[in-house]
Formats: sequence, structure tokens, C-alpha cells
Amino acid sequence: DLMPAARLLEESLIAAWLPPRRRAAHKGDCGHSLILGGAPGFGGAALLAAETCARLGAGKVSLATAPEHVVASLVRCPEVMVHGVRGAADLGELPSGADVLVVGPGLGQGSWGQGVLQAALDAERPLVVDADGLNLLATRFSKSQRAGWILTPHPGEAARLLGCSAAEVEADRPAAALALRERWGGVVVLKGAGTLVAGPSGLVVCPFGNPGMASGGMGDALSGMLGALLAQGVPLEIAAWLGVLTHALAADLAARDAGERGLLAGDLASYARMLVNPTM
Ligand code: NPW
Ligand code: AMP
Ligand code: MG
Repeated sequence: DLMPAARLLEESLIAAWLPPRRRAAHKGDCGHSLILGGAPGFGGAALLAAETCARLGAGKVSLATAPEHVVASLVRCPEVMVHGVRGAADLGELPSGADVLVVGPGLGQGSWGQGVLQAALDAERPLVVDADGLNLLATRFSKSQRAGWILTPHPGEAARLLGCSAAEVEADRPAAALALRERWGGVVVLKGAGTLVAGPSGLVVCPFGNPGMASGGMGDALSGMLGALLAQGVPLEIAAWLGVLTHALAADLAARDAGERGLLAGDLASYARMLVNPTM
């Protein structure tokens, strides 16, 4: 077998890799993340990403979402600056004003999502691309490749990005993760039981997480966590390791408290918060 053995993520790495928060830190030191997503019908995905991003310590979080989701988003999470976007033109300077962009949760694949994704790519910021952002890369932005992004496909999205079937992805997950990185660049998080991270240092596997995570919104929460870590200055590949680890361990803590079945993506944030404050 020519495949390099994947290394395992472990809990102690969180304390080792997280930058300390200076005593005199202010919100501008902790980064500003902009979440772009939430086409009509999918507002929860983008909101979950924004909320987990805030809970993992981003200094400021903005959310650009369809206008119909603004009020509900503000009610649920008033710490987030919520912008109603009718079309990409409404984004204005928002993407270039953020330190980190997360694009894709609930983005849809229509003209709204396409315009928003184009604006995100044009901003040339560290970028997390998830969900419909990935589907659009596969269909309409197939010339894109960059070093400065984290892509977070589940096996279905990975199949679209590779032009194969999800069964083929699952048959050899390490090979799929490496092929995704080869094709698209950056750091690739291939999600599912035993999430793999393929980056410049090779393959890393996450042994944590549980089948309670097989519920809508779980991946959207991960993308927000990654946005928070990047905002706080964690380098791209380490942010991917740390985000995957925190997300999975948070789900394991939540399941230990109340069981796997019925675990919600919105349950993770409070556990993830404890994990990124390891001295608590
Ligand atoms: P199947 O069906 O099992 O054969 P899609 P999505 C496959 C938003 N959401 N192993 C699966 O295969 C997202 O953010 C909004 C194997 C199927 O073909 C997106 O923008 C929510 N196969 C949008 O919805 C909450 C696997 O992938 C396909 C697999 C669409 O995203 C929900 C399904 O994926 C959601 O997050 C695995 N482990 N995992 C909200 N509250 O607003 C997946 N597949 O078609 O990309 O649909 O993931 O639901
Ligand atoms: P998504 O399909 O985009 O909502 O992402 C689902 C998230 O939950 C990913 O981070 C997966 O790795 C995780 N997940 C789903 N099912 C499992 C499972 N059976 N074991 C471990 N992690 C899972
Ligand atoms: Mg998803």
C-alpha cells in the first residue's frame, strides 16, 4: 500500500495549537468573519455557521443572507451583524472588509448563490467553502484552484468535485481526500465518520464524532468553527485540524450528556466553547 498512513488528531492538540487570548485583547485582534449563505429556504444553515463562529471566539461576525432571514437571525443571535442581500451587488465592500470568509451554507445553486460566491472569490481573503459553494465550484467555477482555502465536502459533494460517485469516494477515502487536494488546492476536509484532512503535511484523520452527527446543519456548524479559527490567526491547515477536532469532540460531549439520537447542530456551540477554553 503506497498510501501514507494518516496521523490521528487528539484532544491535547487543542490547547497546543490555539493562540492564547492576550489579556488586553480587543475585538479587532480576534478577527472579523463574514458568513455568506442562506438562500430562501436555507436561512438556518448560514445562521448556524454564524452562531458557531461567534461561539468559537471570532472578534466580530457578519452574516450576509437573503433578506427574509434577517429578522429571525437577529432574534436568535443579536451579536451577529446581519445583512439582507437581494443580490451580490448588495454586498458592496462587505467581503473586502472582513478578514475571513465562509461561503456556502444554504447558498443554493441559483443566480443568487452564484453571484455571492463570485464576490467571495473576488475578495481574495482566506476562505472556507462548504455545501452549495462546493457544488457551484464543481459545476460553474471549475477553473478555480487556490492555496488559501479550506474545502469541506461530505462524500456527496466530494463526488461532485471529483466527477465520480459517492460510493467511489467512500471506497477509498484517503485516496479521495488526496485527489481533491490535488485537483482543487488548499486544505481539504473530507467529512463523514473518520473525517480526513488533506493538506500540505499530508493526511490527518479524526477518530472522534458519532452518528448523532448525521443530522441537518451539522456541517454548517463546522464551517463556522473554521471561520472563527482562521479569524483568530490560526494558520490554514492547523485551523482545519483544530476545527474538525473541536466539532467532533463537541458532538461526543453532547452525546455523552443526552444521547446521540436527536443531537442538533445548534447543540454543539456550548460544548465547543468549553473545548477552546481548555483551562476551564
Ligand atoms: P444519499 O442521498 O445518501 O445517496 P446534498 P445537503 C450524499 C443546506 N442545508 N456518505 C447523499 O447521498 C446545505 O448547507 C441547510 C455518502 C446525497 O446524494 C446546502 O446548502 C439546512 N453519501 C444544501 O442544504 C440544513 C453522502 O450527498 C447528497 C454522505 C444542500 O446540502 C441541511 C446529499 O447532499 C443542510 O445543511 C455520506 N456521509 N453525506 C438548514 N437548516 O438550512 C452526504 N451524501 O445534495 O449536497 O444536500 O448536504 O443537504
Ligand atoms: P454535512 O453533511 O455537511 O451536514 O456534515 C455532517 C458533519 O457531521 C460532518 O462534519 C461529518 O463528519 C459529521 N458526521 C456525520 N455523520 C457522522 C458519523 N456517523 N460519524 C462521525 N461524524 C459524522
Ligand atoms: Mg453540509
